[in-house]
Amino acid sequence: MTESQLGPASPTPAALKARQPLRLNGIRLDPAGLFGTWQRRNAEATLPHCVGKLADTGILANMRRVAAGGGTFHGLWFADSDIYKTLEAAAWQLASTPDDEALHRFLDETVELLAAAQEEDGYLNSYFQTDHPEKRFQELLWSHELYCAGHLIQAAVAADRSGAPAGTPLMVVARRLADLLVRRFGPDGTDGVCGHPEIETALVELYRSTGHRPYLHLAQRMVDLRGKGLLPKDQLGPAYYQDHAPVREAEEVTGHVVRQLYLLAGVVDVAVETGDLALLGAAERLWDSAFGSKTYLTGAQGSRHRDEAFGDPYELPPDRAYGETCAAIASFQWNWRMLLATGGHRYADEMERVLYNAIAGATALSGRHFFYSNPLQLRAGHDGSIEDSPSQRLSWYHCPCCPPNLARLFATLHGYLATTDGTGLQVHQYTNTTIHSGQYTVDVSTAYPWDERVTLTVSGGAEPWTLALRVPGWCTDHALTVDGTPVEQAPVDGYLRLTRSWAGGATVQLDLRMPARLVTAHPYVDAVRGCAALTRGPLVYCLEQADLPAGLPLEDVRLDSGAPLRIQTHGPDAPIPVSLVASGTRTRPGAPALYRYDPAGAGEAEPVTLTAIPYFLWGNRAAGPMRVWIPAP
Ligand code: FUB
Ligand code: ZN
Repeated sequence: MTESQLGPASPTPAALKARQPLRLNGIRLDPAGLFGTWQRRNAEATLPHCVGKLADTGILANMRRVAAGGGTFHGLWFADSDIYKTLEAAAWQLASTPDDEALHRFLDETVELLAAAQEEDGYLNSYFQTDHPEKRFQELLWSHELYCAGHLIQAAVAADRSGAPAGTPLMVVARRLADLLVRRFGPDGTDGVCGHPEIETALVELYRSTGHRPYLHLAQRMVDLRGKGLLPKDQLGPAYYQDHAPVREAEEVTGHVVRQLYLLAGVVDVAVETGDLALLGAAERLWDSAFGSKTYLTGAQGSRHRDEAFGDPYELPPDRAYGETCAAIASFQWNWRMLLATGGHRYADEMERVLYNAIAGATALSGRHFFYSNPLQLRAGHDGSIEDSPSQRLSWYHCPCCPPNLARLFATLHGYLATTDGTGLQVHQYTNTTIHSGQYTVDVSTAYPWDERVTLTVSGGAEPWTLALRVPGWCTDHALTVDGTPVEQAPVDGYLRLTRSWAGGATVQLDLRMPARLVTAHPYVDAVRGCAALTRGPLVYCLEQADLPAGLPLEDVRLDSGAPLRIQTHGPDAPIPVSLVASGTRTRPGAPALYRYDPAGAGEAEPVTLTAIPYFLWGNRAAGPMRVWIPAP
């Protein structure tokens, strides 16, 4: 392990920032906690699975053909990006498990392959090199050349920061390509932006790792050139590519969700490294649009399968939710950057929401099956044969962008828990972990999110410093003690703050009251009017067919919103550690007509006990209907 080990999106010392990320080697997740379980599963199952798939599905073979001098490309033209995301995940993982020989081998061999495939001038893209060398950089609207380059650069930054030996040669490959981009698209080249943003955030990260300012300037240039109509017009319209308005003027998040959110991650990176407060303000405005009216309760985004896109404000149908996994990950990445830039608790709140629900739900318990889209309802009779809305998680996809994206996120999960600033340490997410940063040591012990108690053993530093603890937005009641003495404090800007000398050590206990709750949506969300959802703490719950009595279709269930909810604890090692029990009725619709002209009578109804499970665990038993929003008349 190296000394540095900065994590993803680590701003330079000169950057505008309210919070500073911790070094990855200062934090360790305890496998006893939920985050630790997820990270271990990622290392043991998801990442090796992705590595295997790159070979089995012919993705790596494309690069081999280039290195060997030619041939025909197979698969999706931007599949190089899956190699790069897997490389990035492997690089981050090696920071935690530096003795993993198989991962080193994968990294070493792949980097050697990339170096062999790269052209003299730095160009690298196996599709264009084999099938269409004449179209190089000619069709930026859909070529994904800069998108792929961005993922390569992020892999190199990860390998560099994690100290993997392959980091040096990978950085050489990435910089040769980045230098080509600077020559081609920089101030002395042609104006151009990519149809799929991603290169912007990658170039800023490369600048952060190398100190080479032309990378930052190119990212800035590409952000500024967006919305100037450089991309050709097609039937999807410029808003799909976020090319309809300059970022600084855009009022609403639009179009393809992953494109929009990767762009916004890059926008924040550029803003903080160039000290551009107006640009950061634009990102904050677009955040209001995204999280004010275009985000599902699970944190998923994208309500249109067609175009994989944001819908209109409040257009959030649960059954047709697209909610791509990559979009959820992009939201997490964007919110992390906003949190660092501003310190605003709402960004940490959204990171929590999307992580525990949309992101966590994308991976099966096995770690080897994944959702691409993450709906909030699966109907009886659903046609799951289409890849972008299957009934169960699949082991891979024709467009496998999501699984390696999950792998790179979970490999760095420990990097997103806490930050520092001039006053001390801020803990944003609660899980079993040990945090060492400079003078601070905080040992966190908790069964969160199953249990409301978080115990922090704090020490370090003779001088007083402030430990800030986030009180999540969903939490309206908390209790805090230090060494058993109650501390009466209301959160200020979302955080409780304890300032003292911790030299002698102290035990802080934070209880975040977690009653089971019914949530309703804004009245404009027509798709779920008259419905309620069950939540507890950060977790959204859902009903699954598997928990209903035989012969009772999920569609016939109504929730009794006046009856109390019960929390049922099965133990941390149970497949479903905590379920919620609600009262409902079973309606007996018989065989009603699709539409009726007379008012419906009360009909027959019979009480039924409903057991809800955490949304992120759905689809791990027999395939069948599921719903988050339950009719609650
Ligand atoms: O176009 C590259 C990736 O494929 C996008 O980010 C995903 O939405 C999928 O379409
Ligand atoms: Zn994806």
